[in-house]
Amino acid sequence: MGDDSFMNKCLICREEIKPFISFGKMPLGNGFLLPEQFAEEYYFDMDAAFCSNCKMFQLVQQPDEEQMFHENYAFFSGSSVFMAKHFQKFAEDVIKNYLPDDPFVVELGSNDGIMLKNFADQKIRHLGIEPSRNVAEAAKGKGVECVTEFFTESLAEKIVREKGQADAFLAANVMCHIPYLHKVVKGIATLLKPTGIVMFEDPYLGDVLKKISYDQIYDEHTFLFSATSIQYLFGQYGMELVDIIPQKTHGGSMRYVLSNKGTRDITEAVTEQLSYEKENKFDRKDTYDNFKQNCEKSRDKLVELLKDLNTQGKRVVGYAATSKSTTILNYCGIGPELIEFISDTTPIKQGKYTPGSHIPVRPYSDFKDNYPDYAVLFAWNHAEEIMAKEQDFLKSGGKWIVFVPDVKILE
Ligand code: DWN
Ligand code: SAH
Repeated sequence: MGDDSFMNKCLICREEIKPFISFGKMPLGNGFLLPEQFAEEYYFDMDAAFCSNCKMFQLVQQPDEEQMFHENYAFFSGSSVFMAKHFQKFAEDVIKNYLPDDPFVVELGSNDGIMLKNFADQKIRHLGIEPSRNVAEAAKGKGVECVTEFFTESLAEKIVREKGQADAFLAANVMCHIPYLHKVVKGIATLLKPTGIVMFEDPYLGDVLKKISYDQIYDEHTFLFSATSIQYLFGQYGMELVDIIPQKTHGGSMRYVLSNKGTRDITEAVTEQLSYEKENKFDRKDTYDNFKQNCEKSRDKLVELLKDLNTQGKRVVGYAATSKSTTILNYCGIGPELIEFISDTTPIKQGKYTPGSHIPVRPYSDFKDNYPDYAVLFAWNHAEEIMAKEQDFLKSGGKWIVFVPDVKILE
């Protein structure tokens, strides 16, 4: 007793946390690989916990960041046309409502430049911070300036020395990826002008709980944020939420707008969201016990459906080899015996196999040229975009299988 070396501690407030769900051994969400790499494949224990003190939902262990983000990172943001439009609107909002004259904008996790391109095109001074070299190179090809590094306080100091402080600090689907958030927020505080604005968006805990979209939990997603947990974290560095705007992207996200305390008016949306989270018992243990049971039910139903179709001799393929699908396939124990292949438009994934489950990833033409009976929509978050362009699949008699919020065949 007294030895806390076996205790798990919250990454944000250091209180003891206990995992409420285990998804089992999990490979890297974006670890698409070749057969000669199967024997050496990396796995970690994917357990999730909710901190009853600071209210942060988090993974208990995660791989090192260099294992996930490197020169062969498999996700290119530009793979969704709808997301490109989303980031264009995001940039327009920043430019119209938040930037002074001659502004300087910094984006964390700028990937292939999907957001910053909109600033570069308007000759606005900007800098992307993107450690995955291949996607950063794609951004540079679009005229986007970026550094290929992980964000640290010393990088923030270097940027201030060389380029001055930023008027806006932006991030999408990356803050939730970084376990050492205290260092990140300290870096933001250094980097930002006293009057500057911080805007970032990530999948919202409330949507995951409500839709049972447990596939949002994978190695790269260290956290699922809420207004409550973000207010707690940034509050420690003299910042506060001034606005909060729900987004449809990635199956339900939240955009957090923050600034130094007292520099801006706080919208009613912030108070309303904080109350909503309390009323909906985001801070209660039973909420997470229910979520766990719902995940198990969803898993069992999907496996039963796929086994049933297999017994009937139907052809089933997957549509889009997403990072999220790594959680589904491994947690449910679904492999090539149930899903023939997964079609994906990203060249770097094609010809490889899915992490852990080892289902072949094939080019989109393999789907288009020989429609299956059923396609599992792994990129369910892009359903609107995909359904709009896949009318011929339905006309051929093909059907979609979805699993969020319910496992079902779309009729
Ligand atoms: O947080 C993250 C989000 C922003 O992106 C990252 N950690 C990793 C990644 O997650 P994901 O892989 O689950 O993202 P998407 O956007 O749901 O899936 C993208 C994949 O889907 C790409 O491999 C391309 C593919 N895709 C396709 O084959 N046909 C996508 C669309 C829209 C399509 O029509
Ligand atoms: N913002 C894009 C990309 C999200 S994927 C979008 O919303 O589509 C997450 C990105 O964050 C990856 O490109 C990854 O390389 C980058 N990333 C991961 N850890 C980071 C860190 N510590 N600092 C900066 N970028 C990071």
